Amino acid sequence: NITQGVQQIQPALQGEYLNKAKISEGGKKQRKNWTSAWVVLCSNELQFYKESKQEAVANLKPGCKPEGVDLCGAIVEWTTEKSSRKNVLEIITRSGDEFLLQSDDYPIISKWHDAIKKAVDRLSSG
Ligand code: I3P
Repeated sequence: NITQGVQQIQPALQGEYLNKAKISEGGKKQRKNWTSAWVVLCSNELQFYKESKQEAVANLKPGCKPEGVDLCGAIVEWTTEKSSRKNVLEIITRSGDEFLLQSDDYPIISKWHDAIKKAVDRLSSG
């Protein structure tokens, strides 16, 4: 049962709305399109939902999974060059996908930066 499956995931950081833009896929640059995403950090991946997780669970169709970003071997850095926005975090995956995460609220995005970095470090040392 999907609902149970999703609820069994123990998030390292509870969901929160952040601004998200995917700017590369497999190393190929994409047109930037900022959207609001409900972000959940699990032990080895970052998940993006269109809406808060409870609603997302209700809307999940069999076989559909949230968009997940594999954090193993990923690079997580603050960037001031890839956007005119403030408080922008850049995540580059091993497969060459590149995401920007942003919040106008520095304490919020800073908390995500630290948690994602920790998850990446844990994955590379394990
Ligand atoms: C983009 C849009 C983005 C902006 C981006 C623009 O234009 O204004 O918000 O990124 O700048 O290209 P369009 O909607 O026409 O695609 P930021 O808000 O992050 O600055 P960029 O090309 O310098 O990335």
